[in-house]
Amino acid sequence: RCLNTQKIGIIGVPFDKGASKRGADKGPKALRESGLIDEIKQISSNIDVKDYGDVHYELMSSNGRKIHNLNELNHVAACNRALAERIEEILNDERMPITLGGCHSIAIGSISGVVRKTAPDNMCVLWIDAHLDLNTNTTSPTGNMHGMPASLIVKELRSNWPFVPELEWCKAELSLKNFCWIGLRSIDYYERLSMEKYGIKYFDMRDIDKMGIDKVTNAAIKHINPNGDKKLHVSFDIDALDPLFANATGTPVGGGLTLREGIFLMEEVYKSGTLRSMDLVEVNPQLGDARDVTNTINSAKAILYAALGNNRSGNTS
Ligand code: 4U7
Ligand code: MN
Ligand code: MN
Ligand code: MN
Repeated sequence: RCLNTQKIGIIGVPFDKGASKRGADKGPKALRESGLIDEIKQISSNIDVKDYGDVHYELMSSNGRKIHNLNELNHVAACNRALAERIEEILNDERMPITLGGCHSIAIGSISGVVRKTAPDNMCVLWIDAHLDLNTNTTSPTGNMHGMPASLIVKELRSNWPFVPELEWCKAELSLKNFCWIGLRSIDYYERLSMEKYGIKYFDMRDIDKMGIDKVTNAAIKHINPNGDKKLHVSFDIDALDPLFANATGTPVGGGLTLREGIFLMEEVYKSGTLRSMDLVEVNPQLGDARDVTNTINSAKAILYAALGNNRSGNTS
């Protein structure tokens, strides 16, 4: 086995309870059945991919106390707690964890798992999404926890959260300074206030229109990792893409990234040589017609393959 083997670990999270629409839990199965694992192997003979299967969880015994505006908290907390452990296991095996969602609430567990193996200041996060996902239970217009994962893992927002015993295992240790968002076009009122209050770094769709995806991507990577010495986590919500390319998702918003922009973005991420872990979330094969589902799955796979070094002008090894 040659020195630059790329060791990857795939983990599925068949979970949709952070969203209001059902079906994102079928995402991992649909992606696998479309040939994902074999196609990853075909990118390069240097890739060594292991499928860790799906996350399973048991509900924790509830104290019966209900916390305001946190839909399905018990499930979200238990699933993410189990996921964080699986991510730790994959990192212990020295593989790059790739988490297939599932709704975006699973970023709570995937990123928490990574943080356990990395000093918080030694990592950075690119959040590629139409949405900010920075609500707390008091700011969320819906109570859906797939709109809250970022706020649960950053220390700046910790004091905005009440004590949530179910989520005590999840330590908010990352700093918003190490985060950058790309693709935004649907921000809630209180999220907007947070963006200003904390000086959040982002490139929304307007920035992409003005600067182009090349400048945006490289400015984003440079901003969160100026010396290139940090480990990068990419949380890729498929709704970052325009519904033309990814309509089978719970919260589509028009005016998004083209598939080519998404692929280019991830090619640059690969080229940066810093990618350490990734989520690919919100693929919902129960939404849209058969063509929408095929399109969305193909788009998700193309995004992932670009992140793993797939070359549009052909692979050589
Ligand atoms: B996704 C929303 F209000 N902001 O909080 C919310 F618009 O993971 C949507 O990005 C969240 O798909 C979307 O419920 C969560 C809403
Ligand atoms: Mn989204
Ligand atoms: Mn999201
Ligand atoms: Mn969504």
